[in-house]
Amino acid sequence: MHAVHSPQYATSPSSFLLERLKLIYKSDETAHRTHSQLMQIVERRLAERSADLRQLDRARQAQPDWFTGNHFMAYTGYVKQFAGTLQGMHKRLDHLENLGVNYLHLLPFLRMRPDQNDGGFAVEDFLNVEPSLGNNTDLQTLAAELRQRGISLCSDFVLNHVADTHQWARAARAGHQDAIARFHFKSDSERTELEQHLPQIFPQTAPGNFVWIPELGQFVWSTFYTYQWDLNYANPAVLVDMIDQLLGLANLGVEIFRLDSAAFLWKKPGTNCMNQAECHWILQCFRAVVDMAAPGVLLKAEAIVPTQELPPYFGQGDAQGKECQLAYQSSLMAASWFSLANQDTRLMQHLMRTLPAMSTTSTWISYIRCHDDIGWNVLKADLPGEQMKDLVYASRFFSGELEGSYARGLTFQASSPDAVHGTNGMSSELLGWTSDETDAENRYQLMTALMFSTAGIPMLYMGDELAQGNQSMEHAHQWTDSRDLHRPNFDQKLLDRSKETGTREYRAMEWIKRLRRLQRQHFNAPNSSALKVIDTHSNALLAFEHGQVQCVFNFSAKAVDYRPAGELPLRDLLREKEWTEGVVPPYTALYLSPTQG
Ligand code: OTU
Repeated sequence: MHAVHSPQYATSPSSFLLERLKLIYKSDETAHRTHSQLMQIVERRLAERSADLRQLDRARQAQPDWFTGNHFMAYTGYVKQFAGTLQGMHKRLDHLENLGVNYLHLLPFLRMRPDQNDGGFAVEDFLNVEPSLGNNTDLQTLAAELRQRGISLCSDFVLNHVADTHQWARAARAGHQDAIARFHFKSDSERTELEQHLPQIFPQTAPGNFVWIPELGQFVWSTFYTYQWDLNYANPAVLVDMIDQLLGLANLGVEIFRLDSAAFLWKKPGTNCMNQAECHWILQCFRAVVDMAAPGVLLKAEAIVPTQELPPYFGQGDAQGKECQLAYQSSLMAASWFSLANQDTRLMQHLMRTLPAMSTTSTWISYIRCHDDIGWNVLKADLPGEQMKDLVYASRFFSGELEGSYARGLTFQASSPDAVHGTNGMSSELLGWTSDETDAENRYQLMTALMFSTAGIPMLYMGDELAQGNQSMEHAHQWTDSRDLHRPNFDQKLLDRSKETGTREYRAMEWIKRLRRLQRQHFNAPNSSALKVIDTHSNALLAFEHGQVQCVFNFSAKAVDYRPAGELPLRDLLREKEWTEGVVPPYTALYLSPTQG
């Protein structure tokens, strides 16, 4: 079988791959050797790929922007909390279809470290399903059923680190040189020097970036938890094996890979070891191989980094269109919460106005919540100095510790009330809806309407469609960290109640379904660089044009005047009525379109 031609490559994915390998390894010999290993993998994985998946590959290649516009609505959650097991997922699919979901991101389901495993992000075996969730046949069956229903399965691919119980880590601990060479082992003085430039992801629960390994008398690099060992991509064997494993999963039916912690793949002493040029070249190698062996598959960068660091994950310069097709818009996400707490949208306006132009074959994931915290640090680079105190305010506001705050969340990894790191909690709790606070439903509508209109793939976090609340604090002493607050079991009772007209669950579900309908009818921009921000002369309002529709959001508790461009009346699509008021009520979203005829 032959690799298929991908039009974005001037020459071919194979020669682009070779160029990238030369850049990374700075040795022609290593590059050629690695290239020929990867090409053999391409051939083997292509031969093994099913007819069904090959057909999907061809259809998608014929339309390279198939996933942009209003095609997708995504949903993310844990297999265990959502359905118990992979087989159990079957009973949830009607619910997802009813919502309009056609992109399902299941959080890590591969064999994980027993005991603590960071919600499955400490992977022991990349080619086998976690036994308590099922087996590979279950995964294949689920993927096929999803495909039949037109739903794409997205899986994490945790490429930055492995569990300390992974066979490579075990072999390294036992002193095997080839396994040791797959990690970054450092002496005490080396790690002290490196540490000065490195960020701390979990400063409270896993301080520092290195762990002492007594068997080897050295420290091993572990950016996240101590049991997650960073892989050494300067060793080509790591790249080759990781790419091979990703293709193995693709052949089981995974259509989209969430490349976890994508920013951390390359270590360069004296830097923060994030977003390095080599890191992008590595991701481009993944993409080039995927384009040859599983060209229908999409790559999504999970790079939670300041906005100016994000565009390179789509590929820039001669790599344009040759890195990831998708990336999280985490700045806009965090900025929307920041705006809500401060009742001030200037930061969001700034972010939207300065979004770089993007190619039509890349788009964002637009979301308000996910399984992680709302990370405030990504905003620092975009926030003027005098607004830094507002960030502290937002963080305290959502932790519920401020008088007058409607929110019921928890701060994440912050050492003091003034230290800003992250915020946890289910959206309905952060919005005050579970305590039935006035305006809370409007805030829920505001935030969800925002994510459906900003021209990315809107992504719901499990339970948010039912305004599900936080997990009980009763077992908090067993939590890995406070992110467990928003990782409760999916509540079947709420789903049942959503069938009774008028209940909160009913209203939440109907609202989300309405947003999905309107997205399909009216929003078709490939990504947010196609939106036009409207000057509203108000700090409380955010407004932009998405095609024919003026999307207007009042982030404040006061009604605000809005004088739209064009003639009144306009049609309020969200409420299916004419809009003549010229006023946006508190915490309200409007999708305004010209009336017909
Ligand atoms: C990712 O997250 C995952 O989403 C987390 O659930 C994992 O714990 C982590 O990797 C390790 O696998 O910085 O860009 O601030 O946003 O850890 C990668 C918490 C990350 C997460 C952060 C994150």
